[in-house]
Amino acid sequence: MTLPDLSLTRSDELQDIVAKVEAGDRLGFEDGLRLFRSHDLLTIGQMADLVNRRLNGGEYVYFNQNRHINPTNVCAFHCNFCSFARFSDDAPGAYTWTPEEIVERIRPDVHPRVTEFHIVGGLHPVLGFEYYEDVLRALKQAYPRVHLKAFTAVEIDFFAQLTGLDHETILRRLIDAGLGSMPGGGAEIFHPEIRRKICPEKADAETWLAVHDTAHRLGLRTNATMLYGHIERYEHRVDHLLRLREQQDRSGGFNTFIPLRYHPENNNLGRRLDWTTAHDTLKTIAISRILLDNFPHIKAYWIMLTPPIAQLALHFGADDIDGTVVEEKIYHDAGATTEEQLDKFDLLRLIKAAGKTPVERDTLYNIIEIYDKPIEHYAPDSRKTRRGEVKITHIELN
Ligand code: V47
Repeated sequence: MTLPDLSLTRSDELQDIVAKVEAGDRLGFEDGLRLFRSHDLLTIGQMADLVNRRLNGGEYVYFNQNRHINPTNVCAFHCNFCSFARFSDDAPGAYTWTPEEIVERIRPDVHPRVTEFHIVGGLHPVLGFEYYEDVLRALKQAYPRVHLKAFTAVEIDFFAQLTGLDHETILRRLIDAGLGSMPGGGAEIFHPEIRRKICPEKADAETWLAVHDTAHRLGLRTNATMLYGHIERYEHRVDHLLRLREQQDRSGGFNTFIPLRYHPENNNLGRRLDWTTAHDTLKTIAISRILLDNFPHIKAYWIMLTPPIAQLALHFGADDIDGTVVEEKIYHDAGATTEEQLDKFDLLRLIKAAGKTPVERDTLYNIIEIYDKPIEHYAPDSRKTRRGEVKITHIELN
C-alpha cells in the first residue's frame, strides 16, 4: 500500500492561479472555470481569504439590525424557481398589505438600533406604481431614521413597463418617496440559455445591469446577487460574475455581492439530484471573492446558507453576514429551515466564535459599533424566543 503524501501543500493543479492572486492579477473566464471544477477547497479558500484581507483587513465582519418587508406576494411573473408568488389576489395564501398595515405590522420590531428596511416583493398586476411609492412614503413618514433599501432592478423595470416611464424617472420618483439604496435581487443567472428557462418574463441581463448603471449614476449604492445550485452549470456562474465585474468597472456603485443558494421546495423547478452542498456553497463564496476583486464586500446571507455555513464562509472570503431580518418569506416558502430571526447576540456569538470582530454597520457600511470586548460583555439577561421571554443564566468560568 502506498502512503498518502502528508506534506502541507496539496495538489499543485491551482499553483498558477495562486501566483496570479498573490500578485494581484485579475483572473479570466478559464481561471474561474478551473476554480469551480477543482475540489481543492482549502487552496481556493486561502486565496479568497487573501483577497478579503487585502480589501477589508480580514478582521471585521459586518452585520446590521434590519427588518425585511415583503408588501405583497401577488405577482404577474411566473419564475420557475419561485415559491413565494401567488398569481391572483384570491389564490390560497395570497396577500397584499396596505402601506398603513405595513407601518403597524412592523411597529413592535422597530427599536432604535434598527437602521434598515429591506423591501422586495411581488410585481402586482393591477395595483400600479403609486402603491409602491406609497409604501416607501408611509414607512419614511413613520420611521424617518430608517434607511429604505428597496425594490430589485426587476421591480424597477416592471414599474417602467407599467407607467411607460424610463428607469431614471422611476428611480427619481422613488428617491423622492424615500428610497435610499437598492438590493441585489432579480439577477438570478444572467446567461440567456438559463434565464430563458428559469425566469422567461424577467428583465434580461442587459436590462438588469442597465438599471443598476442608472442607479449608480444617480448616486444610489446597490447590491448584486446570483441564484446558484439549480440548472445552471459552472460556465454560467463564471459568466455571471464576470458580467458583474465589468459593470462595476463601468459604474462602481455596487457595495456587496450575495450568492443566493437555491431552495427547491414548492416551485416548478424542484430539486436536481446534485442539488447544492456545503462544499459547493463555500467554493462559490470563495470564488466570488476572488473574481469580484472590485466589489467591496461579499455577504454570507445566513438565512440562505444556515448560520453554521455562514460562519464558516467568514474564512472563505465573506466579510458580511447580513442582519437580524425578523420576518422572511421568500426562502421559507421554498423550504428554508433556518430561523427567520437572529438577535444581535446570536450574530455576535457566530462572528466572535470564528475569531473575527463583529462590526455593526448601517446599509452604506458606516460603522455604528465595533464589538471588540469578550462575548460575555454583550450577553443579555433575557431574550425573546418563540416560547416567550427566556432568562439567560450567566455561568462564571474559572
Ligand atoms: O432575486 C427566489 C431569490 C431573491 C428562491 O441586497 C430564491 O442585501 C432561493 O434580493 N431559492 C430576492 N432563492 C432576495 C434578495 C436579497 C436577499 C438578501 C439580501 C439582499 C441584499 C437581497 O430571492 C430573488 C431570487 O434570486 N429567490 N426564490 C428560491 N426558491
